[in-house]
Amino acid sequence: MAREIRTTFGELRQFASWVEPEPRVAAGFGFENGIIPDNAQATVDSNLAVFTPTGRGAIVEDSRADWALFCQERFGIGSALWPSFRRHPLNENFVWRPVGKGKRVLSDAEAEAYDRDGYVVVEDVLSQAFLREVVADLDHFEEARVESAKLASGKNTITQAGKVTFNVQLARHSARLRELISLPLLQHMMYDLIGPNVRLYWDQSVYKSPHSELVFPWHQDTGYTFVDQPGQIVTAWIALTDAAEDSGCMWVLPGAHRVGPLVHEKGESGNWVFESDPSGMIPLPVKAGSIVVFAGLLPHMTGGNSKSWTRKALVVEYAPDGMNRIAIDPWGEQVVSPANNPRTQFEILRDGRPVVSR
Ligand SMILES: O=C(O)CCC(=O)C(=O)O
Repeated sequence: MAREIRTTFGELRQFASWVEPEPRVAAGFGFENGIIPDNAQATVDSNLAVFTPTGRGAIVEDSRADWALFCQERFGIGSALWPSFRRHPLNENFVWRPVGKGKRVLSDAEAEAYDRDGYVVVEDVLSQAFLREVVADLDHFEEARVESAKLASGKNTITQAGKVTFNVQLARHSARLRELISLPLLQHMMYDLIGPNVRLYWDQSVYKSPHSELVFPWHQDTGYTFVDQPGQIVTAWIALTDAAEDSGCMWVLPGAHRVGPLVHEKGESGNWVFESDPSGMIPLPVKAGSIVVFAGLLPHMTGGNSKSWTRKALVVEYAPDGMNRIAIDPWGEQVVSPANNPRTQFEILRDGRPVVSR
């Protein structure tokens, strides 16, 4: 990978989220009237900074992940800031569309943080009493899942007996879970992040066993099934127990949601997008009852649980009504199917109004 390349501003302007230097800044770099012509020479270095032959210092300093991907694909620059990204073949021209300002429950600062980093943490959402009820319901399903996992060991599942259990699409069986998934706070937050028409897309519990070293690898939640509106999937990772660095908390790579869907490799513990930990990763330790809300495109992982108790979490993914899954059939044709199963992908909001599910 190159460490530095020469190009023109015309080519740099092909980046969909290019931000033009202020005329005042451009004038300071010797451009007449602050206007930079397309044929003006530019150099880009491995910190992704743009230099001109005339100025001292960088005229543009952009450290966003999608800029890194653009420089990687266009110029072969290996950035010092980001891991190397591998774009999903169906991700032809993804551009992150900002959610803009907060509307119903998110503040403007939280909406801005979601756009920039791809997540927000909302602390202390659930009361201890409600948590206990939800966990009692999930524990009941867990017992059955543990038994079936023993039977299925060695088959096509990422549940691993004694390490981690995934129990999927439970909301259809549990009124308590449907209540949690449709909490007014979550409904209104999804209005802020997705829009007026929202459905549940996926729900699953994830129980990490005591003393389990199992790392659930780096992935995007959109990395299992390609969808036609990947930028609008939002995951609420609901901590049902405390989750810290030594008990399997969430780790994210802030800002990496901007690159769109990436290629995922299949692994024993789950599909993965980065083989080793990226340098910008951060942990998000939370108390039971808190929620990490993140873009379905944000690469994340969870670490092992060294504690003597089970770390419990519920993953709830929301999506815009009208979103489709896209698979490729053996003849290379796209198979498009709507994500609108009324039992497992029920409505959360219709025309901005909460839909009550029973
Ligand atoms: O809760 C966990 O340990 C993993 C959750 C997760 O990232 C997922 O299920 O996609």
